[in-house]
Amino acid sequence: MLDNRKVVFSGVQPSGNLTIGNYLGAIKNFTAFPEEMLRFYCVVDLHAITVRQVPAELRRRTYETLALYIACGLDPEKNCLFVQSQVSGHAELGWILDCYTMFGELSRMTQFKDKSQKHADNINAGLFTYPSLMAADILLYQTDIVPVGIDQKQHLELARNIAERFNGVYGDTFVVPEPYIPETGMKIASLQDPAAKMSKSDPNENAVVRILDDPDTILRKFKRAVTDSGSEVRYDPTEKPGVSNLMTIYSCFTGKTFEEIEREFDGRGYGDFKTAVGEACADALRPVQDEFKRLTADKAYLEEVMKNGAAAATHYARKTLSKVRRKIGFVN
Ligand code: AQP
Repeated sequence: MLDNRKVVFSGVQPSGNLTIGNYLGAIKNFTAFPEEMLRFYCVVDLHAITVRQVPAELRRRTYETLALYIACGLDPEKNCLFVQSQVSGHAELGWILDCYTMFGELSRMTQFKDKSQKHADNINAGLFTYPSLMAADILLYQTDIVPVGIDQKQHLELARNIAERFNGVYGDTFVVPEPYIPETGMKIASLQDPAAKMSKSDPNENAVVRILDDPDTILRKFKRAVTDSGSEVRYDPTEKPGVSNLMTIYSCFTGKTFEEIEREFDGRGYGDFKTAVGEACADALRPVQDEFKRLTADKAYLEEVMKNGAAAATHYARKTLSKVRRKIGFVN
């Protein structure tokens, strides 16, 4: 424990313009934790370089991701918002945990397999050891709860195994974290391929709705979304994966249940439904976009937030690191 508070930690990579998958699966839920908890939300730029990034874009997106955290309702006075590479403890603990993570475990990670296929010309060691750095991110802050989308569940299970393994060797060192995966929104699918996750780095723009897309673009993308045979709006992820994905998005933005949505669009067909989903999404994102515009116009403020966040995170990270160093046998 860092102090007597429960700890929440999560992060988002500045590896592209954020999608409504990132928003509904992760960021929106970051605001759900009470003020009594110690809350760390990180822009995980060290993870982003496992895939080649254009330096100027990575820098811009790092500011923008931080601004989006704030625009989505995370008050920097009440949450520790920071950039991963500005707290050296992440890389340090990442290396240490590499030595407590098995090659076989990393080889089984589905994200590694997917990303190796997508980036066959750059299957670097960082892509392979990504999960042990993620374990370090989490364990560094003695985290109790990690809000993530379902795609990160396997990595989180590995983080738990690493923590338990380390604790088994050296005695209680790390809190073993629990995932917090939202029931609705844990996996927002691509609008063009309902079997695939919506990903910010998807080269097909029509597959992805971005948090910062303007209302016309949002509406157009939903109108072009792949649906299923028939015309009935019914929640059935096996038979109607496209419509069910749209229903999930609509439910997340409006708070309506699937039964309510089915009643609302009974006999109205897909066209009306897609327009309603697009409008609900655009309406919900408008205040976030307005706030984002205001924040990104003030770079000095964002830098101040980064600086304060990094200082606070470093304070807590040092506590864990000094304990880890002592247990391992490093000379302080
Ligand atoms: N489609 C999604 N549905 C629900 N949750 C999602 N998340 C990502 N996509 C969806 C959640 O967002 C958080 C941050 O994700 P990330 O930046 O660490 O990377 P990712 O999971 O690899 O997301 P992307 O968008 O697919 O990025 P790229 O394209 O760069 O690989 C996580 O909690 C994730 O679960």
